[in-house]
Amino acid sequence: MAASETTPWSREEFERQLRAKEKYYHIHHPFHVLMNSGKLERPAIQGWVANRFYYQTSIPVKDAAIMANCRDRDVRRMWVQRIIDHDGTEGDTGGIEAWLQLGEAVGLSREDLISERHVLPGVRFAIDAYVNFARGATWQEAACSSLTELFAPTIHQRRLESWPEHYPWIDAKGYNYFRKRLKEARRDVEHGLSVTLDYFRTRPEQERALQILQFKLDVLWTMLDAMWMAYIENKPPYFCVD
Ligand code: AHQ
Repeated sequence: MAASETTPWSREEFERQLRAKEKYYHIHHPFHVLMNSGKLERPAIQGWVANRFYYQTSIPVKDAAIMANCRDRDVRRMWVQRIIDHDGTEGDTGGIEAWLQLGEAVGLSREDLISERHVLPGVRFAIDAYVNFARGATWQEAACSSLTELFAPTIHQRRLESWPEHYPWIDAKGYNYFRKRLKEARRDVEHGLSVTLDYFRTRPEQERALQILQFKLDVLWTMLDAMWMAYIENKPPYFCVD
């Protein structure tokens, strides 16, 4: 193999390679393109909110799995903040509560979300694959998989800018989650990126990091594929079975 294919990337080049994966981010999925251009009907927005609730409630479970695999106290002191951001703590009801308020803002009850009755099989499989990956991977590999959030601030900003204009029927209190996540994502990515750039040193390890990031990009993309079938094609699983 040519030296250029075996020598490790510099720290800057490795980060560039990670960021170059933005083109696979789910902001480019046709479901999000329709959503952010105001073309989704109310049931599709509601379906997305109800299905993403399963993702939101899975994140702290995923992060607890990472902490369970991590023996570094200083890392755990930082990583625990991710669980608190979602579950809440004294004086902060947290992201899961904010997402329940997004549910109410789009006309769903808290029970519609908590019951998971609207969660599509494909969405559940993708999210469970992410959680199970984090359980079995090293904590550094699982940290690397969270780096899709390199691209997340843009998607939250896009919603804050476009939804009020396109979906005036949505109660604005529902937007608190996206606002909250804007700053949390930036902080989380800073930590996740430094862990990743420090841990994956050889070229094969760096290539592995890209594979891990691609796996997580596939998780996010596949969730929307299932939602496209259900809420755009109106062909949820077994629609044809009477
Ligand atoms: O709301 C999101 C969130 O809390 C997280 C945690 C993080 C992770 O640990 O994988 N990823 C993530 C993401 C959130 N929102 C998604 C969106 O489109 O609103 C983006 C998603 C991500 O980029 O991984």
